[in-house]
Amino acid sequence: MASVPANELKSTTAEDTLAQKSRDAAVVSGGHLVAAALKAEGVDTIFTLCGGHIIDIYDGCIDNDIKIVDVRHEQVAAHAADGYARQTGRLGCVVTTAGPGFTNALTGIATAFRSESPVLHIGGQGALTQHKMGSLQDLPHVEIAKPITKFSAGVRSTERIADMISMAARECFAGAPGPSYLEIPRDVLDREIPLDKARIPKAGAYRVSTRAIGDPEDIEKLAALLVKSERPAVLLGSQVWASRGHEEAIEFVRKLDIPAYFNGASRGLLPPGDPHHFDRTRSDAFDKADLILIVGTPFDFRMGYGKRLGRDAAVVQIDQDYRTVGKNRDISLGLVGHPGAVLKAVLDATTASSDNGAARRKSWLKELQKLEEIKTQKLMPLFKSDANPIHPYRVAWELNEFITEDTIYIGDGGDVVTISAQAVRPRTPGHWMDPGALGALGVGTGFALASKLVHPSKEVLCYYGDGSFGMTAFDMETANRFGAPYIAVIGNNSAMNQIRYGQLAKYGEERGNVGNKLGDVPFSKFAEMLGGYGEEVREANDIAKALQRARESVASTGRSAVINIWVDPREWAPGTKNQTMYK
Ligand SMILES: Cc1ncc(C[n+]2csc(CCOP(=O)(O)OP(=O)(O)O)c2C)c(N)n1
Ligand SMILES: [Mg+2]
Repeated sequence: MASVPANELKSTTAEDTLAQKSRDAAVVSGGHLVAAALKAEGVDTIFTLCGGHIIDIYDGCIDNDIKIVDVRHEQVAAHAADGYARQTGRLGCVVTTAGPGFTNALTGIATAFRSESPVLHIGGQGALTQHKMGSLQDLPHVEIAKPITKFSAGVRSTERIADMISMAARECFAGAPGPSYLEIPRDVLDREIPLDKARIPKAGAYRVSTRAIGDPEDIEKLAALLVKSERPAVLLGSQVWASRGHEEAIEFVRKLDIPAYFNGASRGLLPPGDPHHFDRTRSDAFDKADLILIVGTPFDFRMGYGKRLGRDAAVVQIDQDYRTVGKNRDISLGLVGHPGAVLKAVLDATTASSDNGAARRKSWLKELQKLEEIKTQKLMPLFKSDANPIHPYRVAWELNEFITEDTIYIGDGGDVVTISAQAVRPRTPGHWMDPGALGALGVGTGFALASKLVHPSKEVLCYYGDGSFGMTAFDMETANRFGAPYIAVIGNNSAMNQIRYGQLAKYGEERGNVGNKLGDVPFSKFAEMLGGYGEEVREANDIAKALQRARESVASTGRSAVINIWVDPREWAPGTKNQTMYK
């Protein structure tokens, strides 16, 4: 028998107990290391759906005051983490269990990937001791996540948990942002280790603080081009808002007097009516411009791959990602850097010239403003239509009339949402959210949940197609449960109508109506089931009042409302009729 060490034979004193306690306090669990690293990243909320592999993370979050928002479907958790990132400008975090929890979240991660949104996906995994043995819910998560993330790895030891979270987070912000995936096996997470064995990066001390402007010579070149230009046009893309470069961008267009167009998350950087805000005349401007400046948005399908820009214009591209610059079409000049920092540097460089050329551009702005007005007037009969069934353009118009500068507007659907982009003009930066280039239906519920949690005093309105609503709506219950109610408006045409158009056009009535029609669902009852206000709308003139009742009910009851608007399934957006998205 081994002899008992003498010190263990001593009776326990109060001092011993204290010493033991302080030794215990110097022990940390894997779950607490996750929470400490998230805290250092500024994450105050995780979006999750529980599973036995990840319970220790919740334990760590509870002690670190990180809110645990548990949803009903992991896709919503991932979209909510993305929405949180878009609304805060910080890292969003989704935590899922192994296997199906992970796969359910993938659409949200893929959306964040195509939208350049910094989302950290932390996933559970079977224990390292059971590696490749067929453990419960085992899948090769790291390999699956690789092509749709900027960084995908597994943590092999408890000591490295916090370190690897900071590594994954750093990668989320490398160049243009995007998602990372980090797998933590169950035994790695479950262990407790001495605190001094863990590397816990200090907040603010493990990333660059630089906002890159690239090559100063290129800044001078662009300034010279701008000063000379008589017909410039700038497109401010999602990166401008996402990187919070909007104030510099606004100053840039105002001081240089340049017509500005906006896409994705940058819609709303300038309010409608601002003399530099343009949106209906982009292709006219790009046709006639002598200088086109593309900031923070790729030449992808939304830009016709860059093919539809005027032939004589100099095309300059500024992006956070060197891979985007000059992709799909030739450019005259390409700059890589932080959109706000670059635009500020360029504006500063123009002040070297005694005349920055603004005066010579007045007539160009006037010409485009006139054209904007003509194009708006052309749409007015549709916007004001009181047709029955309701014309989807009328819904779009009413939505624009309804929103305020404090309404975060989210579009989640096919054709009805495409149409709404022609009428809805967000009044404030960051108040427009769309799925981005992945085009995933179902983003709206997660975006709405996150937006309301981040901005409790704002109104959140999501406009859905009936197809989209059916995909993720059950998490309206989560929004209600967490005191994050929102207004859901549905443009209900009982169909996946955007797809139906192309099918009808190609195959005619008989085959065109197969695989794309849905039942007539009175979705207002869904809101009622969850304790909120619901209304069916069948008359155009009733839309405004119904929206108002929804607003009042959400504010007074704290429950989400559903306004189910029956729209004409025989009307489509011009882009859908043209099938522009496939060209
Ligand atoms: C997750 C997902 N599945 C399928 C599609 C293909 N898709 C694009 S639009 C559309 C129809 C959407 O229907 P709805 O939300 O009712 O809008 P509508 O076109 O009817 O206005 C579909 C199925 C997609 N973009 N995303
Ligand atoms: Mg539909």
